[in-house]
Amino acid sequence: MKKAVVLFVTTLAAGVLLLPSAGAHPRDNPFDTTIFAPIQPGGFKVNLETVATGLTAPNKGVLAPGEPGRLYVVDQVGKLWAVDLATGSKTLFLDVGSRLVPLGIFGPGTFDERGLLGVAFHPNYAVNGKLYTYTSEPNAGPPTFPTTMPPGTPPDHQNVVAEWRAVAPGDPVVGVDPTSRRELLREDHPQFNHDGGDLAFGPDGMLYISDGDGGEADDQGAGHVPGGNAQQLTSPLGKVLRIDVNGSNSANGQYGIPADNPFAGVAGALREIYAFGFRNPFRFSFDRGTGALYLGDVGQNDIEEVDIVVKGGNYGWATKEGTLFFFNNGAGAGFASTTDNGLVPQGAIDPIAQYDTHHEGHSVIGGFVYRGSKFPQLAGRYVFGDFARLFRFPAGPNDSGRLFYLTQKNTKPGLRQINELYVPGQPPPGQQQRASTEGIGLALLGVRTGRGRRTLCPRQHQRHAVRKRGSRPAARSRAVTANP
Ligand SMILES: [Ca+2]
Ligand SMILES: [Ca+2]
Repeated sequence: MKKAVVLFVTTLAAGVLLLPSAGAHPRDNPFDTTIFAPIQPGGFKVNLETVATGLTAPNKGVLAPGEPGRLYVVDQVGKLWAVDLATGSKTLFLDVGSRLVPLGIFGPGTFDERGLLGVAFHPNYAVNGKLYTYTSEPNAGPPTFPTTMPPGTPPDHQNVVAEWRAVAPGDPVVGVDPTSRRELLREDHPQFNHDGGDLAFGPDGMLYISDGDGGEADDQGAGHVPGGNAQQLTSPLGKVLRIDVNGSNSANGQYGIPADNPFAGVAGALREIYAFGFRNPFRFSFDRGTGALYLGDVGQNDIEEVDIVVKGGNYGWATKEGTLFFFNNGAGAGFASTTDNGLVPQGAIDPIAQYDTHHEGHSVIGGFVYRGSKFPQLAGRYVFGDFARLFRFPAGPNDSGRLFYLTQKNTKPGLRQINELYVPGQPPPGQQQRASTEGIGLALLGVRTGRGRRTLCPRQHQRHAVRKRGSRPAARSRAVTANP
């Protein structure tokens, strides 16, 4: 009999909703069915536990260096909460809500993909108090990078990465100095959707930033260059960027360009680009064991994918969707096909896992590689999720998220099998006919040990802590955020 894995998830009320796969999908799409690697029940049983309530749309939880008992939760409406894992009480640590564009594309409380989308703590945060935010803000000045917008057409908004400084690291009640803000970069974003927005420091001490293709659909429309922004090396859209927050040799002098960035010496390319060819890389993380960068790239109409991102890699969008060829279909809805479209650049890198959009889920959520020791079933395996099996646009609820893990932990080429974690109280995997009350897609998750010790990925910047029910906090677990 398999040992049950106990996994706690914060299940939080969703008001403003994030989601990247907006729009109807073509019914007669040849791949609108699970024809490859259907997701299998994994045999693991996990329990979910609420660790914080009263948030609107939490999209990430992260530990600050030196503060294992406190989970910092990013709420899309602009609030960064410090959640005490022993008591569940939360403290408003930073509020950037007034900087954001008004959220809710059909009015307050409806779907949106903009907002406060990412936070990363400086590796030396315990000493210097520095943290970084990714926010969707009104147009307020020249962008750092060349715009893709046609002359005279303003972007929908600008996405901004800024630095802040905590007054007293370790004491969230004191909070962040509001005058400490330093803007690192600002980019024009054509539409409201596909904002990416995750931030994380790599094992190399560099800040990595994920950025979507600019929105709309099929990487087409106003502000999308011919062939798509994701393949365009003069644009930050559809990329993973890599910068040195301690440096100053960028064009605006507000950050540094790592000398070994793959396009640092390529004329005409943005020196900040680390990898490209993404649609909406909503969440990513670094494997504490190997340093590998795992990323969930949300698909268009057919395929959700997980990538291992390497320096200079091209992940194919919008010439591929998953392992298939992508056709933007002109003014019609794009689709994936096995028929070669003749557009795929040489060396484009396929995902390590993929599943069917609309049949298995709607939006892949990047996760983390489990590096704890208590649960050998998960050791070295990538744990991640999907936003919502049932997507109700535009006002939700989208509360039928799923939790997955990859069976294979080796690096052999080819697609890896996806398994689903079984959550008691929910219909068995494959039989979820209606939305559950557990908003896994809007969850922060982590695994604890049976004795309340943390087990997942200690001392990693994206780790998350979780609380054992009615007990002391799991001190050093780590997790993932689930949300597109
Ligand atoms: Ca791809
Ligand atoms: Ca199209």
